Formats: sequence, structure tokens, C-alpha cells
Amino acid sequence: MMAEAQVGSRDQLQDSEKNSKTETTPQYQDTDAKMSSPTETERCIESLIAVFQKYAGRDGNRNSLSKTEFLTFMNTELAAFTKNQKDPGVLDRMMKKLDTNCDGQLDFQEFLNLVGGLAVACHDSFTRSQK
Ligand SMILES: [Ca+2]
Repeated sequence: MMAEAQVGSRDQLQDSEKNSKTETTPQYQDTDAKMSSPTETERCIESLIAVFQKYAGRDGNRNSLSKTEFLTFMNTELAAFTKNQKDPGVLDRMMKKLDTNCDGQLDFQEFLNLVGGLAVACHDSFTRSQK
């Protein structure tokens, strides 16, 4: 949630520059110059937020993925992973496991657990293949 707030406030920061203290204006300009070209990490965070919002916004609550939205996300964005699963119940079980507060929806934190888990799995297989 913090990352979302920081990333989202980038444009607001520039808009509210006139309101900031005059003696710190040069520092604000430096900061803005850096912020106008986000780092790769910042771009990754923005991408995660954008992709979450894209699928979460399809029906109902815009801040969470329903089961249908989750399946659409998995079959679209992670089709290579999904197609490789021989067990047809794997996505159902993933949804249940990720939905830690059991409300039938994946909020952004729960979505990040999915992305984080997949990233760890990819990293593990990558480091194994380097040995
Ligand atoms: Ca949930």
C-alpha cells in the first residue's frame, strides 16, 4: 500500500510544487528530475499495480480480484505456467491458498503473495540451473 501511495503521488508532487516551501525548491527540482525517469525497480512496482488494476477492474470491486478475474489473469498473463499444469484443480487451490482472509477475493497484498511466490520459484530454478 505504501508503494502504491508513493508511486501514485508522483504527479501530485509536481502539481503541488508551488505549495512547497520556497527554500527547499532546488531540492524538490532535483527530486523531480530523478523521479521523471523511474528506476527499473520503480517501473516494476508500477507495472504490478497497473496489471492488478487492469484485471481487478473487470467486475465488481476494483481493488480485488474475484475468482473469475484471477482465472483471467492466470490464463492471460501467466499462460505458460497455467498451460503446464496437468492438474485442472491447481488454480482453484492456488486461489484458496492465496485468499488468506477467505473473502473469496484477492486484494493487492494477496496478489503480491502470488507474484512473490512465483518470483521465488523462478529464482530457485534459475540459481539451480547456474550450478
Ligand atoms: Ca482475500
